[in-house]
Amino acid sequence: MSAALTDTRSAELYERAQRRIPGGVNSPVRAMRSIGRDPIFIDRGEGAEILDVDGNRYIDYVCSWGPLIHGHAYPRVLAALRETAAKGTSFGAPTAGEVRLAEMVAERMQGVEMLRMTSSGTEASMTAIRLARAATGREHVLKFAGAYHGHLDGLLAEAGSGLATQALPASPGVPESAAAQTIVIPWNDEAALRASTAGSELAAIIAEPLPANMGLVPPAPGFLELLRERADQCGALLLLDEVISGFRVARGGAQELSGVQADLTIMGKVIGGGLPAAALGGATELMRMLAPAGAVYQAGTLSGNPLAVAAGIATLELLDEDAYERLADYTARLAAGLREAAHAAGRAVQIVSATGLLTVFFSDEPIANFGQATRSDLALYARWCRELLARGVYPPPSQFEAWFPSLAHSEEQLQRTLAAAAAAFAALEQPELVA
Ligand code: KE4
Repeated sequence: MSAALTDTRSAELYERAQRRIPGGVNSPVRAMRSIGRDPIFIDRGEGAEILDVDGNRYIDYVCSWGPLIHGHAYPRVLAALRETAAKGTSFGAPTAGEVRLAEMVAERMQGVEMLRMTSSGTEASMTAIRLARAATGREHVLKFAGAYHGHLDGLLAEAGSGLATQALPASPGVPESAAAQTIVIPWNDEAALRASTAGSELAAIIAEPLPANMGLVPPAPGFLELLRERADQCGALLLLDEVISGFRVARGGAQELSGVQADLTIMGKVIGGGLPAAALGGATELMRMLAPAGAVYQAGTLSGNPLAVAAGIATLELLDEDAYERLADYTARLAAGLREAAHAAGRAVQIVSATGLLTVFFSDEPIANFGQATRSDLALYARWCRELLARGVYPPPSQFEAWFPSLAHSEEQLQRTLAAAAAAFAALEQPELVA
């Protein structure tokens, strides 16, 4: 039986928040609407755990949607922030840290000889698209249904993440002209990819090399290679969005694992260690088209700000090969344990995982694209999440997101997670105790 959540302070804050903030939250997925409950207001994070404003403690599998690969309030990151903040928070002028971080990223991400920092993944995607259009003199962009690259007008067509969670096919306010420049095809659909790139006038093909915004839906064998081949054949740039996978699934992101190299790589989350930071990177010749070196304009008041750069440097410095082995091991054991728990409960699930990423679909068919992801049992996923929350485990409050285990997650927390998951699967057989 699920324990009722004592969420009185959260409820009070939510009531006030809704008067001053649309939906009571500053980013839609936090509203928890797709799992049928009100949002939980968080007070603090400690390693792999978070405490809400009512004192409920959870093992956190959102971890700020990916940036906190070392967990909450990691001492080395906090120390770097304290030391940097003591010297001032932002100057609107270049700093040594930005040079260091750029060198660290170039050393890790193949194909990134230069990078430009922004404050969000959306801005990085927007800039990458603009650069691709300038470099090719073309306008159209090919994206994949269910992929999310930020909330820029042209890419909200059939996007994943919050848009899918909200079941918003494409947002109001996006002009027809912007949507008309975007071609959307199903992920892992070779025929559609060949057809939409045959003799086409594409500026870019943009993809998450390991999509995690429709839930985690890996590329079919050879599909990334085909993206590269088709981009080359039709003269489009290949933009790989590693905002989630970058520095998480491997030191060099998904590109290190696949060997398929982008013309422009979009990065975020881990690169800022939990502070607002993102970037786009690529070959010197291409990147030098950006102002002030070139004519393609792009800017940002807090781009490369000292605090985010300090947190990003501290975060990346700690990510050695041993870290990735530990994260891979934890994720694999979490996936195996969840499969076992679902099987024991007689539940048909598809559990897909990669280092530091995992998704549980309530479906008896493998998930290879967004259409299949939307046909999984969303109501059952929502009920399972509510049961997990009642048992002190905080899963991503949307089927169209990924679980983000961190290096702070311990063996003891793994066992507690699996026990809660087993109990939550069993609770699905019972009527829900309304909290
Ligand atoms: P931001 O603009 O939110 O910093 O980054 C946009 C973005 C770009 N590319 C990928 C692959 C992304 O996953 C994101 C943002 N990720 C979502 C979670 N899937 C952020 C959570 C939210 O929107 O609140």
